[in-house]
Amino acid sequence: MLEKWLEYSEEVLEAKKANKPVVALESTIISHGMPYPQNVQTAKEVEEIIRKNGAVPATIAIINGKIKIGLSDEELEFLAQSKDVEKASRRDLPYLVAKKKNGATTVAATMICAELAGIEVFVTGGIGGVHREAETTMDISADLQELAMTNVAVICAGAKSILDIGLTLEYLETHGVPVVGFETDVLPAFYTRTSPFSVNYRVDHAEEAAEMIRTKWELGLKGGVVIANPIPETDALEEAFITNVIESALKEAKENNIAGKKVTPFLLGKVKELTEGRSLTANIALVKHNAEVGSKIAVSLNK
Ligand code: PSU
Ligand code: MN
Repeated sequence: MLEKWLEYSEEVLEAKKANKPVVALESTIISHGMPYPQNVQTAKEVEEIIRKNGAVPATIAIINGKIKIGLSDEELEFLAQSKDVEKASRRDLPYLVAKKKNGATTVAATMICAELAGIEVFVTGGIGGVHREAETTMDISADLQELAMTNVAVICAGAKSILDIGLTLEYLETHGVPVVGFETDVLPAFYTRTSPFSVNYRVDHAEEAAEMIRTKWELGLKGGVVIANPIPETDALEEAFITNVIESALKEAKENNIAGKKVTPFLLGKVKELTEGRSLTANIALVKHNAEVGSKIAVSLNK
């Protein structure tokens, strides 16, 4: 049944046959999260880091209606350059697949596709969450609901303060999603290593993370686990600087009545503009760091 929709790259197919660890990667970050050509360069470098750490990368996207598990260089290049790629979350998948369109998968959609493909670990930059003023806008990312129900572990650098991090944690708590700090007691906030919030639990080794992920699923507890891995010290931005930038970006989004799926890409774009690219450098560094940690967790889970 699924064969009709899924299409694996040669590399991922081989890995599955040989029972090797596979790490999923999203494509919204390529099409809507970073500019060209840094987006495609980063995508390739991240894949390489995963290979070096003993796992096989599977970047996920919808291309001509096929759910692609693992992409060729040409496909990565296409996603990086084309203006004809929709941001695809859970609600967008049926239309894009049925209509044979192109979609760059968000955290939510990548989790869905990873689970369909039997992949347990997914590396990204940051997850979506409860937006500030969600009490009136009701803007809550579908990523959170996906974490509540889909069995994939997500390695990220925490949540950006474009979101209401406190409410995001409350939502995850309600839905039983553990938020685990990797070598940290404090929840990182993407560009910074800290935030005013604690993680639920701390692990210091990939094996520890893998053990708790496996235990969750063996207990029959559905849903994901968030592994929050702080940005490397040398790449972190100063807190006061990034807070100012984010405040301006939020103000501009409000003035321009940005809503729905456009909110996150708009804010990310503004932050990049206002930091004159420093946010992009930070973003690239943290994704690479997550790839390293995520592949170690995948290797450990595979044992
Ligand atoms: N946060 C980032 N970079 C990103 C995203 C979020 O720091 O690229 C992307 C991810 O694909 C995430 C999506 O799943 O934005 C969330 O969008 P929304 O808030 O519309 O659910
Ligand atoms: Mn939203």
